[in-house]
Formats: sequence, C-alpha cells, structure tokens
Amino acid sequence: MSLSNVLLVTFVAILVATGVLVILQRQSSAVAIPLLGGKATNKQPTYIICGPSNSGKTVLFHHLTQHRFVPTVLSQEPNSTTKFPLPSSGASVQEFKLVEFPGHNKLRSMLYDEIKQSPNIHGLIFCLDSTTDPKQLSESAKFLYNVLVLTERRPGGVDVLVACTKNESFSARQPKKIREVMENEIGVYRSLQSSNVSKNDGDNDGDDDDELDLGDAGAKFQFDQLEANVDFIGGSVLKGKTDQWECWIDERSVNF
Ligand SMILES: Nc1nc2c(ncn2[C@@H]2O[C@H](COP(=O)(O)OP(=O)(O)OP(=O)(O)O)[C@@H](O)[C@H]2O)c(=O)[nH]1
Ligand SMILES: *[C@@H]1O[C@H](CO)[C@@H](O)[C@H](O)[C@H]1NC(C)=O
Ligand SMILES: *[C@@H]1O[C@H](CO)[C@@H](O)[C@H](O)[C@H]1NC(C)=O
Ligand SMILES: *[C@@H]1O[C@H](CO)[C@@H](O)[C@H](O)[C@H]1NC(C)=O
Ligand SMILES: [Mg+2]
Repeated sequence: MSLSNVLLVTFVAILVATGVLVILQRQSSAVAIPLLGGKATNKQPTYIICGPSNSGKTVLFHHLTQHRFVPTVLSQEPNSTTKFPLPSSGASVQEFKLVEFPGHNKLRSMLYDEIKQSPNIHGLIFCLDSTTDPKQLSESAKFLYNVLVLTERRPGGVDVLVACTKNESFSARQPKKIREVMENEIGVYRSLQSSNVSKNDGDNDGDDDDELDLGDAGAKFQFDQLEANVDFIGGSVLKGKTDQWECWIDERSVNF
C-alpha cells in the first residue's frame, strides 16, 4: 500500500470509531438538558436549598421536613429527602425532592452538579443571613452569580427565593436593602468577569462553560433582567416566621 492509502485507511478508521463513540454516548445519557452539558440523572421535581455557610440552610431544611428547630453544626454533606411534603400538603400527591447543600467553598461543586443534572427544578432557595454586614456580601454575591449563570442557561431560568434568614435579630437588614446590595455586588463581579473573558478571548476554545453572560450586558445589573423571578423575603425559623417562604415554595409547585 502506498503512504497515501495508509493515511486514508487510518482516517476512515478514526471517523468510524468516533461515530461509534458518539452513538454510544447518546444512548447512555438520559434526556439531554439543553445547554447544560450535564446528564439528567435527577428527573424528580426538585427544590434546592443553598447559600453561604452559617446562613441557616440546615435549620431551614429540618424545619421544612420535620417542623422543628434542630441545633446544627457546620455541614459537610448534603441533606436530602425524596419525599418532601409541600408546605401546603394539598390535593397534589406529587412527591418532590428537597436537597440542601453545605455552604463551604470547597463543597460547592456538588451543588453545581446537582443543578446541571436536574432538569426539573421548581425553585432554588438561596439562604442569606440578614444580620450580615452589607459590606461583607461580596462573597455571597459571587456565589449567587455562579448559581444564576447555571440556572439562567435553561429556558425560563429557575425561580430563586433569597431567604433573608434570622430576621428576628435586632441587627437584621431589610430584604429590600439586601437585594440592592446584592444587585450592586453582582454588577461589580460581572464586570470583572467580562473584562477577564475578553482578555482571554485569544486563546479561548469557545467552550460553553465559559459562557458568563448574565442580564443585559449594556446596562447596570438588575435581577429584573433575568428570565426567572428572584424574590428576597425575610423570615426566621427560630421565631416560626416562615409562612412567606412556604407560600413561595407552594406557588412554585404548580406554576411550572
Ligand atoms: N437567631 C437565629 N439563628 C438562626 C436562625 N436560623 C438558624 N440560626 C442559627 O444559625 C446558625 C447556622 O445555621 P445552619 O442551619 O447550621 O447554617 P448552614 O447554612 O447550614 O451552614 P453550613 O452548614 O455551614 O453551610 C446556627 O447556629 C443556627 O442555630 C434563626 O432564624 N434565627
Ligand atoms: C444531615 O446531614 C448531616 C451531615 O451534614 C447528618 O449528620 C444528618 O444526619 C443529616 N440529617 C438528615 C435528616 O439527613
Ligand atoms: C480574573 O483572572 C485572574 C487571573 O486569570 C483571576 O485571578 C481573577 O480571580 C479573575 N477575576 C474574576 C473576577 O474572575
Ligand atoms: C421578618 O420577615 C417577616 C416575613 O416573613 C416580616 O413580616 C417581618 O416584618 C420581618 N421582620 C423584620 C424585623 O424584618
Ligand atoms: Mg448546614
């Protein structure tokens, strides 16, 4: 065989192998989630609780699932139930999954994977401690930004409840104020990100994961620019003031 024939045969063999691999991959993955690039391993209707460490997520999880205030320690693993009784526990017998993720920075990839793998998220509850000094909110804003970048990639986005926790405390800030600060901080972080992206554009391979658009690039960032609704609501598990959060959860169970 001449060299060119050998090359041709090799080329055809590679093409065939690639084709077989692609077909195998398609068959093994469940329904593809548009634009997310993850596998839909969790198709159950789901609510997610996330947010920074010490913001009251585990306390809220136990309140929603066991209706009591449970003393907690720093979480290292997600808590979840696949039989979450909706707060209203109305006629609908549909069973929901409720999963709560630890806030620690090093454990966040579990949360991001869950978001990617769950096409049927009805709502995401992002807990924020209302007593946090607004000057300390920039890390939380980055975290929320990273969540929204994922949720906004799907059609309609995923509605987000920013649960402003511990609001019985004298040092609690109003949800309106917290919203304003988070909006500003996300705006600042977004502009840093976009200047980074344009700097790195030269050697960028166009990977989807680098898609960082959030809101209207030309305007000051506002939650209203997003596909999904983002609601900031105060409350306190300690004082049993969780009605408005529970209403929010109930509303998302049907409106889908
Ligand atoms: N005052 C007050 N404290 C609360 C309330 N809810 C939670 N806490 C306290 O806040 C602290 C943190 O609550 P957790 O639920 O453990 O926080 P977390 O968000 O799960 O934190 P990580 O597990 O580290 O991610 C605990 O000491 C709780 O008792 C509340 O409504 N009021
Ligand atoms: C919640 O997670 C903690 C570990 O983070 C674990 O000790 C606890 O048993 C879990 N609770 C439930 C109800 O799953
Ligand atoms: C921008 O890129 C630099 C280095 O590539 C990195 O250290 C920095 O954290 C990035 N900034 C943001 C906001 O992502
Ligand atoms: C706490 O939140 C509830 C709503 O769940 C609200 O009615 C109440 O006014 C808030 N209290 C404070 C002090 O912000
Ligand atoms: Mg916890």
